[in-house]
Amino acid sequence: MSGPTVKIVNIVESLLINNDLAAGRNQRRLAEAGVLTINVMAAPGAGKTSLIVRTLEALRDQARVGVIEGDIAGSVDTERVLAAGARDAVQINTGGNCHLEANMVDRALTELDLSQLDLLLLENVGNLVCPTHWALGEHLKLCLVGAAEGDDKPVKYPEMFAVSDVIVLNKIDLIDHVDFNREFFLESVRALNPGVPVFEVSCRTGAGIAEWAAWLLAQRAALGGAAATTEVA
Ligand SMILES: Nc1nc2c(ncn2[C@@H]2O[C@H](COP(=O)(O)OP(=O)(O)OP(=O)(O)O)[C@@H](O)[C@H]2O)c(=O)[nH]1
Ligand SMILES: [Mg+2]
Ligand SMILES: [Zn+2]
Repeated sequence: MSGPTVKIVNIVESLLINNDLAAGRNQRRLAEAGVLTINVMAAPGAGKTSLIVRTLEALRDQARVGVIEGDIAGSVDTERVLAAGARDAVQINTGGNCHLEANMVDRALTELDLSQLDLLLLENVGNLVCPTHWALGEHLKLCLVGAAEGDDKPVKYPEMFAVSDVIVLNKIDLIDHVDFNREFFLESVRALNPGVPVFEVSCRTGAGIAEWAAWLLAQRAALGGAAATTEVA
């Protein structure tokens, strides 16, 4: 007679399946509203909020931009983006969770009037690892790297660079001070994700921001709807 056998429940897999279902619902809602949504992912301090602030300034007269801020605690980033001209912003405090999940975004979306937005920027919790696994319902995944973090990030965190739809290299004003090998960085990115657009910017000086903002606006226009091509009141 054989005894009981080992039973294994794969919690992570079932959590991710539920997350994907919620992300699908978010995506349908955002698509119906015509709100192009970007999941902004990067390590802590790479410049996610700074890029959002620069984007808000660059698109001030061209698109209505909302922001959802994900942080373990606090609301300083939401205060920054509201001061920079976000049409609306919601702070999610994850209470210790190291990434945003689709049900958190679902909850935050109920606080926004999507009919008043053209673009929605989601600032994920600072982390180059697990945000890759947790879909939020975004149209595009953005991976941002600050030059001061080192040129080896694609080699060390390959999944983040492989799944991203666009890469932003920030803090290029520091590039000569921190031994950042630009060619090595770009080659490493291309090896993981050939053809992915890479924007080189400085949120400090504003270099490269106009090109980045124009690309974002073109993505919004490709989604359809008139708002992105008309002047915003
Ligand atoms: N020199 C330089 N500093 C920058 C640049 N972009 C951002 N910083 C600085 O980097 C620090 C972190 O910027 P944030 O935009 O708050 O970074 P973050 O990724 O939102 O950080 P968390 O939300 O804490 O994960 C701030 O002191 C910024 O002023 C840049 O292009 N050049
Ligand atoms: Mg931030
Ligand atoms: Zn996490």
